[in-house]
Amino acid sequence: MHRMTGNPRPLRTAALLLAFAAAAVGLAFAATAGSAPPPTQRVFTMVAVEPKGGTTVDKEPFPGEPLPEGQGYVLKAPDPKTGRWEVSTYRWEPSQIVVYQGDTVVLEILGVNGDVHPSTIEQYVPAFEVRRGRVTRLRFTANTPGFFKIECLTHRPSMVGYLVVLPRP
Ligand SMILES: [Cu+2]
Repeated sequence: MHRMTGNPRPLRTAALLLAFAAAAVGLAFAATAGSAPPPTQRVFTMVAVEPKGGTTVDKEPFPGEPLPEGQGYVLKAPDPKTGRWEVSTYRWEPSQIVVYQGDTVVLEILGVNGDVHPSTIEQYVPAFEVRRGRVTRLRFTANTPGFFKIECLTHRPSMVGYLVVLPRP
């Protein structure tokens, strides 16, 4: 009778110890199961840019072959007065973003070249825009592993990057 109504403290202490032990075993297991760090927020800064090169026909002839179709490549014919010709392309910089499954991804994308870039991230962001002189912030959780296109719909085919979501080991 005395035991039944006894101080429950020892029982509570035992339960607490058991909980600590379970947590410690869990942490140890997580540390040895794989090399991925725990899910975390990853912030990346990106820019929409247009690297450009040019010369004059007296130094280098204008290329005879056209570039692949799409507004992502720009080949300007020689200026009749100066003979200068130019080539440029629209790009995301960086064009690959790598995270682990479960990470929260924050992209801060500055528009530098081009007035507007109507874009998508396959499976994650159906539509977003990047405008010159402004930062577009995107935030999502990378739940599905795989390769996903980060694509400007105007400047194809060059303004295509990849979000790479590594499966959590
Ligand atoms: Cu674009």
